[in-house]
Amino acid sequence: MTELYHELSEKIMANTPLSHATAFAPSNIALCKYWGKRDPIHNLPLTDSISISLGNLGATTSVAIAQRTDTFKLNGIHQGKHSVFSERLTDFLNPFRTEKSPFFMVDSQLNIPYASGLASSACGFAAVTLALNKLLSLNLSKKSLSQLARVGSGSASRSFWHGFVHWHAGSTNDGSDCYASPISHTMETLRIGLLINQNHEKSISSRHAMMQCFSTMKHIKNWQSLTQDVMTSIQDAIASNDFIQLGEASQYHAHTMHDIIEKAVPMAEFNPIQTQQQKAEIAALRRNGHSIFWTQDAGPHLKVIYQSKDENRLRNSFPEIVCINPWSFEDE
Ligand code: 2P0
Repeated sequence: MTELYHELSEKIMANTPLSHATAFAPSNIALCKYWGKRDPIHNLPLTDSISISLGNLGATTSVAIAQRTDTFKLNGIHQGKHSVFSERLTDFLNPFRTEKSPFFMVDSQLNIPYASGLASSACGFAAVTLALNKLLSLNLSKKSLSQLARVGSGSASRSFWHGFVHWHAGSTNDGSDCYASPISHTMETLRIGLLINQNHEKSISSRHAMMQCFSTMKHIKNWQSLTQDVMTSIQDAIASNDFIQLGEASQYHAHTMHDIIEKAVPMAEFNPIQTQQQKAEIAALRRNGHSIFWTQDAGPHLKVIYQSKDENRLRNSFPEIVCINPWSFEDE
């Protein structure tokens, strides 16, 4: 990362910033989860992970240079200087500041709920990084941008592409080999359904839940080797277009992550009765021959992994479901 930060500061010094810039980044859902950090200071993950991006759902962020202070808006609402949102963004912007760009105005619009387990920080940090790349004429590669965004929020490294994305944990101390890259295969019949079980913010952030888990977890080595096995299984499933293997491996990994969370941090709101009932209904659909699976992040929403042929059946069981075709999106 030392070289990347050097390149960043040289480009910022040499270039004349634009007056403003806007960028979109999709949200992403992990099929193989990122849960645990090998270095919380540099925000480096313990394991690799794989995600699927959510098409047109995500963040559209505008940035401009400001002279006296940073100002941040989220969904049109001004964010106070000491809010969690502002403090994280202020720190994140530091490497982009110079005399020519001392402060920034950031205006972020999300079309998914904020801070409730729908990867709003992933698309938020990716979109601001893409917008800064335009504003400061940095012309950095998406690989480099994924590394910069990762410092703001780990899962943001995966929000620079549509489709399947692999985030490589790497092994260097400074994170120079920790970046995301797109997976060239598609799975055209794969769909993601969102069952949104809460619209208010979570009582505990993913970051804090993750830290709490791994300061109390005794079996961290098992998690790493299990995750490596799931990675291999999902990569093979994608390469061979094997939907069932992808669904089984993804649900198994999410289930195991939630076992860890429940043991380490008893947080009933991650698995309220509504979420449990939905999991039971999905299991019943599977017993009736429909290949439908779920995954779940650090919140009560379920993300249903299914194929287009099962969409009508799924809508019968869950009229409120939001169905997403990850392969259909407007080019930015
Ligand atoms: C994931 N999650 O892979 C996992 C699964 C939640 C559950 O990445 O501390 O907000 O900012 O790096 O990226 C959410 O964690 O954590 C997350 P930080 P982040 O999608």
